[in-house]
Amino acid sequence: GDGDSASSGSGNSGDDKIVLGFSQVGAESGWRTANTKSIQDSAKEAGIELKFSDAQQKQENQIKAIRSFIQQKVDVIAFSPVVESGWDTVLKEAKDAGIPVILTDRAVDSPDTSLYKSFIGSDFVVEGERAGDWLVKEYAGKTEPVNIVELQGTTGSAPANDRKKGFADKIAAAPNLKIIASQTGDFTRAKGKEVMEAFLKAHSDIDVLYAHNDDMGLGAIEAIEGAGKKPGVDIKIITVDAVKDGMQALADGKINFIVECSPLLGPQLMELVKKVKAGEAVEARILTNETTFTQEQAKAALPTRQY
Ligand code: GZL
Repeated sequence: GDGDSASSGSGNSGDDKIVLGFSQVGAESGWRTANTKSIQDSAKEAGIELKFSDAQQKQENQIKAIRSFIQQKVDVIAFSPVVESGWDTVLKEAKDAGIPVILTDRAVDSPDTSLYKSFIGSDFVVEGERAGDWLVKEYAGKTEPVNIVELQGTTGSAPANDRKKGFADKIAAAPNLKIIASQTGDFTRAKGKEVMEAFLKAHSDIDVLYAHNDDMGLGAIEAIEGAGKKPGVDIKIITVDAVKDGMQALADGKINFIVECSPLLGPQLMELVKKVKAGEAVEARILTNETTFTQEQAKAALPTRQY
């Protein structure tokens, strides 16, 4: 700005450097830390000044951070909403202040799509479908009951809602595949271990674990081994993310299948920020490309894995 506090000019640094305010969910998983690194590295690379806040997985902290970015008159606001609902008020405040917003990673359920310029992230329903599809194929031709336990992501988050839906839709094709218990592990190793311990106490006949991210799967592996069972053999495990620790467990045979969810959104986000700042039209929905990994594919991919 020109130093005149009343100036409506956005951005508060002397030169025309773009100022981006980013509100991150937290640091709950390996995926999240890789995502943060991608955003911080790409901002530096793009010459964009990054104001970064970690909300420790609390929505009220994200709302506070967004309000602070509005006060500071940043050029663009981007955030990964920890849960889907409760954003309309603060996003209207950003819109009224003339500050464009970009959603990354997770979606919001607001019907008013004018509240953000673009949403870049994975299709979590597809991720759930890929997990379910693999399980249906794994048990093709079998008729005996297959008991599944599910560790859900953060309650109310888009990845938890959608990964649950996609998986359930696919396994409906095989009536012998049954989810006998489903509970949130909040995307963390600690909670994943704790809930899996409870599942193991309540059920002696668990055949499969579907965990909405690697970190909860890794916590569950500790619980399964603590119960004297072999993860990947006595209890088959499917997870989502494909971060390094998950891929290592897959290569070691403790996980059976991983659906990738790429955290490397930084470069595309910075391109979007520049376009939005320049007032150019941008795609409303940008999908990250990602794949799936078997144990063999993990062994091949590990040496060159970026995260
Ligand atoms: C998915 C992301 C999820 C990851 C978890 O895009 O929101 O949050 O799957 C992370 O590991 O905690």
